[in-house]
Amino acid sequence: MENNMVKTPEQLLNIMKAEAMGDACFSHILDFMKVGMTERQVADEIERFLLSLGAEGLSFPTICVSGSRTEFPHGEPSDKVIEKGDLVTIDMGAIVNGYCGDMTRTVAMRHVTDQQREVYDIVLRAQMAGLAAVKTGAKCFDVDKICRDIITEAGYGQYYVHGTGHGVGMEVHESPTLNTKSKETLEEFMPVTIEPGIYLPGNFGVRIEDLAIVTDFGIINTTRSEKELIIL
Ligand SMILES: [Mn+2]
Repeated sequence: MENNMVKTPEQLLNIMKAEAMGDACFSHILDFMKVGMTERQVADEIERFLLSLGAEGLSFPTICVSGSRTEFPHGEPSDKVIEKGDLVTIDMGAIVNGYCGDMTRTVAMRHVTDQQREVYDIVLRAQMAGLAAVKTGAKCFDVDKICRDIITEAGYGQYYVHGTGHGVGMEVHESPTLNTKSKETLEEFMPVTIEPGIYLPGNFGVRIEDLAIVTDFGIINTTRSEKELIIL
């Protein structure tokens, strides 16, 4: 069987372009999003903006959740109003020539609590460690474990309720998968996401996701958006 987890240069360029549209959109949304808007308004603007950049479609319905709704890793945007003190998680992707982008950022609105910042910093540390572990020959299981161990050692292991990442191509979720059951080994020019998260029921959640291309020396990170906690 053809190994289509490894992408051609042309396929990778489409993924990089889709992700660059995501970066441009995130930067636009940092200006656009205000306390008092609904999640749906922000999600609609993300989709409108990506299409205005030339995306031919969306990798998946845009996620924009705020406040306690950030506890849902795959929550749909609602009519909930974004309030001061909310975290907002945005997960989005453009499609370019059939290839998907995929990125997630979590930002704070005006104010951040000590616990929100603590959890954010743990997720970011896990995400950076995961990215640093990605290279040709790395086991997907081990990349997941490196992220998971950081979150577990920080005391939040039980709130990391999904896998660390997945391949991306014409489908937004492709092989390989990076989770506690993974058997695959990373090969050069596989695009994979690294997206750990912590979700505290009834409180808040944080997820940070980049889309990286595996190389023999490490990664080419196709996602350029800021990852330090942004307070709007
Ligand atoms: Mn993803």
